[in-house]
Amino acid sequence: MSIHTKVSDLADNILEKIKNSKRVSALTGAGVSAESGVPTFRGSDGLWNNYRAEELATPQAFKRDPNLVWRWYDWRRTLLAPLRPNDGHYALSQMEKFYDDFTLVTQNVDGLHRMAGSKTPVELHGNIWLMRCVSEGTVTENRNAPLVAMPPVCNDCGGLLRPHIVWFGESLDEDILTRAFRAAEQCDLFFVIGTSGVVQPSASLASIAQQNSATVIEINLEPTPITDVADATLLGPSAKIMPELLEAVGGNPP
Ligand code: BV8
Repeated sequence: MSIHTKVSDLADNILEKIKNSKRVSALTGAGVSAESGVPTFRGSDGLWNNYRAEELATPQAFKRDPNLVWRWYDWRRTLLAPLRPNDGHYALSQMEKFYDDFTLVTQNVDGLHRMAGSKTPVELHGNIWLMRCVSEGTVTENRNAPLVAMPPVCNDCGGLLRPHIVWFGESLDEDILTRAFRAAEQCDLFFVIGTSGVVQPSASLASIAQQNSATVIEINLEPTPITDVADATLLGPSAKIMPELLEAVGGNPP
């Protein structure tokens, strides 16, 4: 494990790996969207009306008070609507062109990776712009911000809609989880960017990559539980570090 603040301080063998790896995967968390203005979950900006995400992002909270949960999501969607990707998102979409085989796995539900041009992000926890009918299970896109009806209801059956998002205590989609585990198991290089490494099973992906002999590179403002697993940690904002990393290995930064 080595901790640095500048890409140029990385050991030559690490830079070599970043430059010449063929199969590369990346896991992102809320920190990647922070410089686009999206509040993180566990930072000082992570609160909403004194509620924490873990209290609202649960099926129990939705069953108890769907209006309260929808008001939280409506606040987040309305805040998100005018926001745009930052250079960290764009550098990651550039990596799809730079590496032979690149898989982006994200815990974020904000849709900013897609907006930055990442073609097939593996969205572990769903997408805040999608809604699911509680009765029929059908999924539709809805970008109204603020929402017109509160809580939103299904046009087909009139039943309650919920965010198409994985809440705490809910299982992740099997196929999505399989793609994420495969990306960690089969890569030679694994970036972990802007995540506190607290939420499971996402946080286990770095250890899976390391156990499969991948080189693990963490980018964060501060050390996390993943720092012990990483071959190198770069402390700094991802919107600055990611383009610098790409440039250092001959890629075409945004
Ligand atoms: C499940 C959607 C099976 C909501 C989210 C062990 C195994 C399995 C499960 C568990 C387990 N232990 C505990 C559990 C249960 C639980 C869990 O992990 N709890 C935690 C709190 C301990 N996991 C689950 O329930 C998962 N389900 O495993 O199913 C199961 C079923 C039943 C019972 C048990 C198991 C489902 C988890 C999904 C929850 N949904 N999101 C929504 O968004 O509305 S998780 C939520 O946290 C977000 O998706 C977020 O992305 C994610 C992780 O947070 P981070 O992204 O890391 O964000 P955070 O704010 O924490 O950190 C930001 C980081 O960025 C910081 O480190 C900061 O320093 C850094 N940063 C800030 N700015 C920058 C930066 N870095 C770089 N540049 C910057 N500029």
